[in-house]
Amino acid sequence: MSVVTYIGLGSNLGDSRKTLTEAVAKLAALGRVKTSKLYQSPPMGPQDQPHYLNAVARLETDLAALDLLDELQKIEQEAGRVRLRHWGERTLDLDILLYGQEQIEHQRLTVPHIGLLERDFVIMPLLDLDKNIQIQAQCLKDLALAQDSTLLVVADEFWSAVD
Ligand code: ROI
Repeated sequence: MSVVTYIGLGSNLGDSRKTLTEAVAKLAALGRVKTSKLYQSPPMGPQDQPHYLNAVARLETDLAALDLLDELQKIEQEAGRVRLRHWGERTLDLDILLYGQEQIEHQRLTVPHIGLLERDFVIMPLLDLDKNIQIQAQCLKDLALAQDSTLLVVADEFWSAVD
């Protein structure tokens, strides 16, 4: 039985666009993938770090949540993931934002992702993929953050297509 999951992608070290494109290609091996637009966003956390590129992938997969987490961590490692400091710059971050309608409280995984409702760099790409998406009965498009967002779109939803 396949589940609709949403994966947050972020990078602000190295060739971020290439890193994110390669990550999406690897996600495609785990199920059917569709990507949001690609955004540039100012860092949340220490301000003396580069802007991030952010996007969200909708993934329909047969993987159980923790197996999906294992696969995402593998992809992060393959990207040569570097994390210089807490809330600091990183080569590649892949976060499970939503996993079907499930609420998961596990030592390794909390779903919906903590902080989701405070992060426009997650909310805007989620809305690209489903403009009526709700989280715990909250319509994301009604959030003030969604209405006031000044995120910069750097590419349309086909940014990850490889030829
Ligand atoms: N800030 C932005 N803009 N985008 C991210 O993906 C991101 N990821 C993080 C922290 C350090 C919280 N800040 C971020 O993990």
